[in-house]
Amino acid sequence: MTALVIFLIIVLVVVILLQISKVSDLASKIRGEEEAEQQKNDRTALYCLLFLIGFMIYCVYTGWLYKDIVLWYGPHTSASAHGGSIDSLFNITAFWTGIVFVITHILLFWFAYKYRNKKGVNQEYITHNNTIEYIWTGVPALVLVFLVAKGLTVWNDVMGDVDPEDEYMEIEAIGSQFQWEIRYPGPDGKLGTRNYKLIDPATNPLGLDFTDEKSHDDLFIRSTEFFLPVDKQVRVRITAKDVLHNFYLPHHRVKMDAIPGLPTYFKFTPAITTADYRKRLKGHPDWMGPAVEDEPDGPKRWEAFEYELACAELCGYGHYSMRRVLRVVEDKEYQQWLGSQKSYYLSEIRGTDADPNKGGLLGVEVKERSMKFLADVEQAISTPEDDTDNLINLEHVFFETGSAQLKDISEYELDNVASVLNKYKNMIVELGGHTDSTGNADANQALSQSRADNVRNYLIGKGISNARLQAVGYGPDRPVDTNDTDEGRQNNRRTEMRILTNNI
Ligand SMILES: [Cu+2]
Repeated sequence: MTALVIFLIIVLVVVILLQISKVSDLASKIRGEEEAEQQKNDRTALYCLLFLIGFMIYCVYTGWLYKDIVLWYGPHTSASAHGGSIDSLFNITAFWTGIVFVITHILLFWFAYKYRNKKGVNQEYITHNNTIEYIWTGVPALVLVFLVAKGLTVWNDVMGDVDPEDEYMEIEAIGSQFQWEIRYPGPDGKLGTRNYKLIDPATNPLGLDFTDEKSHDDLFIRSTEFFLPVDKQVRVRITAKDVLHNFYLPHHRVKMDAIPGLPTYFKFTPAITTADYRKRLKGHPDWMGPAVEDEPDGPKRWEAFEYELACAELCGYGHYSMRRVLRVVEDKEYQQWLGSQKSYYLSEIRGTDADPNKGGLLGVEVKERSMKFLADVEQAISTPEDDTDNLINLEHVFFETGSAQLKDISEYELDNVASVLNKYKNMIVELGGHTDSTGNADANQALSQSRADNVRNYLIGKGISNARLQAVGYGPDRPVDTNDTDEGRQNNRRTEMRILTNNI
């Protein structure tokens, strides 16, 4: 409504000015051309002066009005370590160009007023003046040299890559119509290889190379928000899958094109947590209103503030929907969030037809199992009276079908057992073989005994004393599941380790 009123006022002013000029034309016919021309010049000159005053007041007023919203001033000074130097560069440039802006406008409109055509006055024409030439060439050149030199220094500081010796974390942002897919390295701290030829929208949207061990623990964040720890240097790998996008974190002064086929990067250090930035906004009138207009009692705008990741390249009709929220938090909260995220490969691909490692055992799984096994043993040792704890299923020990021959893959689990027995020198264990109930009971009994014997022999081969290992074949006598289903029978065919004692 206000905009409409302003528009109507402007239209009316233009109409009035046109009418005045028509009236003056008519008057000129009555009073004679010369006098009318003189009056017209005086009037135009006065308009120029009034415009100058109005325009300068407008510039100062709007500058003041938007001071809490613009990005380099007031509560919106930079939220990253390097951003201050960009803000300062901006301020210096705005200062010098501001001076030029004010002076040139004053001169332009003041001259139009002062040197308007007057009867009997002839203006002086200067055809050439070396001093003036020196001044208007030299001064801008000097200012520009200063600005460019300062700009290059800031550019080199901001755009340099991380030093390999530096401590930093790396994430990857992949733009596509219309989303940002963010990838974090898992516990290994390294991002796995990607290859665009491996992209499959259903099973591998990022084109991760699952034969690369580094990709196994990578996290793939598809929710609307992602987290970063405060005061930690982050290197963002930036790329795109379809058209040009632009990775833009306005509050952190981070902006970099995402180009298909040409990876770019940006390094920055978030310096203020989201919570602290909200406190900065508190008290500024523009941020004190309700976050949602219809809910005057709901959270205030400053309380609902979030850092945003935007795409700053007009990339198509859904461009706006690339908005993501960045939460900058203390390291403890960041670790909690990170811990709650699941590896994309292990949670969605492992064991499916899209898994190139199907049937094999992965380094990350071996490590995970080894830690779990040790934890189970330590739990058993801490509660020796608890017989359930003392019994540990060696769930990764496998035999050839119908035979006591150990599969190669069993070595990881058995090496875990050997290392535990090496660590706890007084531990004596029983190795129990179990079968399902299919087939001949005597044969099953014999098979379970040979399997337990082979497990013991493997451990003896690893230097564990025979006296600390008892091998018992239980046949099908101690099922842990039903023998009526495939899955149940599979659970019943197992090898167990029972800790008999840890103190001799
Ligand atoms: Cu985009």
